[in-house]
Amino acid sequence: SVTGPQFEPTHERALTPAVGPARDVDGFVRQFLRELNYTQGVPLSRSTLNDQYLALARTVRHYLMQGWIRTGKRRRDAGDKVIGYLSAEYLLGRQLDNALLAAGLEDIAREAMKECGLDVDLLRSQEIEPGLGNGGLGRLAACFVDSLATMDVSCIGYGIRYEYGIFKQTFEDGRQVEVPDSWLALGSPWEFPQPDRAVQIDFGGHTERYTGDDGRERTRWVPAWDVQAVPYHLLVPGYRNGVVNTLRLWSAKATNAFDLQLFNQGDYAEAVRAQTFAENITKVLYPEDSTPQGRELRLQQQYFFVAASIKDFIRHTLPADFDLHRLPERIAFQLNDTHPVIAIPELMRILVDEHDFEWDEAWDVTKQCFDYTCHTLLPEALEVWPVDLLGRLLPRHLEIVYRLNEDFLARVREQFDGDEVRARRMSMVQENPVRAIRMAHLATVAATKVNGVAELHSQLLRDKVLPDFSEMWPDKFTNVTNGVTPRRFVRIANPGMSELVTEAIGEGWLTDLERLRELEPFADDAAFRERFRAVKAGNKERLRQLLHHRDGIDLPEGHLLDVMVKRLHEYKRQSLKLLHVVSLYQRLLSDEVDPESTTPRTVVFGAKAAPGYFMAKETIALINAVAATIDADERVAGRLAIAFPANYNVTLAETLIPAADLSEQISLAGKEASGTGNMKFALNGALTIGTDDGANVEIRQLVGDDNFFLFGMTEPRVAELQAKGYVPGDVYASSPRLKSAIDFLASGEATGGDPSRAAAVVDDLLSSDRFMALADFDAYVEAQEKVEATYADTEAWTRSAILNVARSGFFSSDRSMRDYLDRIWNVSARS
Ligand code: B1N
Repeated sequence: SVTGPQFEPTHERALTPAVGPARDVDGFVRQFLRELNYTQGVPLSRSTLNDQYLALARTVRHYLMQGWIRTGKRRRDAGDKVIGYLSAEYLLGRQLDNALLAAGLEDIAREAMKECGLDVDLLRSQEIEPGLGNGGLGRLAACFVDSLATMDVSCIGYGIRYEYGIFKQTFEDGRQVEVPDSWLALGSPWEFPQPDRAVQIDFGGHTERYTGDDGRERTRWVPAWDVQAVPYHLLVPGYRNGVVNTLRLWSAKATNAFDLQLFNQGDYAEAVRAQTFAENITKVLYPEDSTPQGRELRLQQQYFFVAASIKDFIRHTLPADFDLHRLPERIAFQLNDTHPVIAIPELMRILVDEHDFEWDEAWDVTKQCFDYTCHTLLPEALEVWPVDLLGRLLPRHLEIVYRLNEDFLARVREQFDGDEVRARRMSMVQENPVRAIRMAHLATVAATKVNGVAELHSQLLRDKVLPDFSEMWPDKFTNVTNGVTPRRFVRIANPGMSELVTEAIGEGWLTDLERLRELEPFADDAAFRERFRAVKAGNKERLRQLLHHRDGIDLPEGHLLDVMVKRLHEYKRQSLKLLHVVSLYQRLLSDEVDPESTTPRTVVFGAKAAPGYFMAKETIALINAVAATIDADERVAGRLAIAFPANYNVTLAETLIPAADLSEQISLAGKEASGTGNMKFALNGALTIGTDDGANVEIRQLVGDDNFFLFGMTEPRVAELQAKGYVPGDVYASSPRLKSAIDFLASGEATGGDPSRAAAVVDDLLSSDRFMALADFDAYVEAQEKVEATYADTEAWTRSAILNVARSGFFSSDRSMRDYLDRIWNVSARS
């Protein structure tokens, strides 16, 4: 066998990890040159920047390897329960900075590169980030695995190694054009392929009944085709604790049998085609955030990675001959939204069909192995898979879901007096418009715990999305408010502020973020405020440099920096922000106000639209058209600017967020499950203008009303207006300022004289306005006026900014992980 250790690991050498390079400048330089010469195959004198980056990355990787080997051994010896985080997305961001920070090698690396005549910052900027996710959900997964490693919790993150991650966004004539993200093209120094640990994944075919040797009626799945799943592991280093956990990403390859068979029949071309077909499964990340389209390839991806992960865990992580009745002692699979939910019938299939479990016995084990996190409230985002598609691709799994549903509905009828209407509502199978499996219902029935991602979201999940289920199982539901890793989003992104904080309150806050509270008294210290402002000014300067070189954008100096960065979606209401910009523009053009008395403001947008999302793309084009018009208008120069750098990603976020003064979190109340950008801004000393939605609610409670600009309808008010019948035209007619802004936009005056640019967005706002941007417009403009008044008082603003930082420690993903451990996984952290 090529799997498993090749010999009994009793030899001393087999038990101790290889000794890494010496932890000093000289050791680092030697390893770097070795990498350059022997792996890249070039002398330093002939090396390109990319050679140097790859050699540097591999050098850092060497230092982490000992930790990875030690951590693995320790965990195997202890038989720790593993958190199996199942996520179709990990939006990792650049790896080098984080690896250097975790390993404590920043100074050594800087010095070593200097000795080689190189600039570590220039090399760091060479890295193409692995964009294996769309937005918040994928970035959350990356933050969570970081925190678990830092807390020394045993976790394997399972996911997909997409050959192409989220597309690279470019603008042509202001319109979004998508370019494939070939992140692997220049080499990927962070991953370890393990082709000898590939597992086979089956698809299609049919099922058969047969009588087993024991006389029992059994079922077997006779698949029609299969592919190989090849694991690549990535290192997930904890912050300076020597712990290195594993991210296991799966890549599809054609099985040998598959193409060999065809090849033997002489059809070489067909054999190659089969290979392409198989490898398509992990070719590309679906670029839809919040509104997935039910595509067959997406279901293939989902089954592919969860089936590979479960097989791999049983085969390679558990000891040989482990009794699967005890599986829940060793694994808690966390389902990151519904994308991996097909894992539930997969585990049932393995236990019943392959390991001879009785059905009820298998169900009892399965239920204990899964927990489910829901990340949405939008009905169109709740995944359903048409039964004809599921039956074609995974016939046995469909049978299993039907049987689970029968058992479940029998319980519902029993508990609720044969209430058929309720049974239909709760069924895992939807009948209209097509028969389809409701993955959220399947997940909720199977999971031990179901959680939302912010207090308000978890409440609405219980009350509005899954009310029947929370009535049936009130204790199943819980909340874990999201968090973000302070290592990447404070320490790496904002070194200036980090240094200032450490100087003020000492070390330790980076792994115990609530300690930021100790900054509170400094908000009243004028000298500290002065230094805090200097850090912000430095961060703005860093952003100006970056945008100049990256995008050819020249940001004006000395402006209030107003930032809205997130995926483009109607519910997030970039259009509301745009209406505000138009209104500011009008104000500057009118003679009602002296332009000199207004707050100079630069509005920065960053947003990708799903390629098939028409209104989102129109909104992008409109923002760019308005930006070009304002930019060209001398009359407002120095008072108002809009910048829309293309391709907002984790790397850009790390420079943009620390520079921001104002954070825009303006979704319609009840639509944004949590948000995580909102947390990153607060932690970096931006003030939020926001609605009572998602985690904004908790941010405001913590930082205090005086340090947060709240506006807009509450969720109950939204529901009320919805029920009554919302008519955007009435709002338009009754608000002079809104009417004026919309008329101005519609006339083409804000789009270089071309009214067609604004038509789609304006028509939609006036005719349907599904997310009630118009209804919140006046309140939003008033809140923005308060922003300006506050900003004019520099000391008061800085004080609020410092208090935002001091009171946002709760939003560390370390705290989120502690909540999962306490409320969901029943495991304790070592630190
Ligand atoms: O998950 C984030 C939240 O902070 C955001 O509020 C929420 O919108 C986001 C299908 C999604 N929900 N659903 C998705 C992503 C990709 C996809 O194909 C849905 N993303 C969220 C973290 O909790």
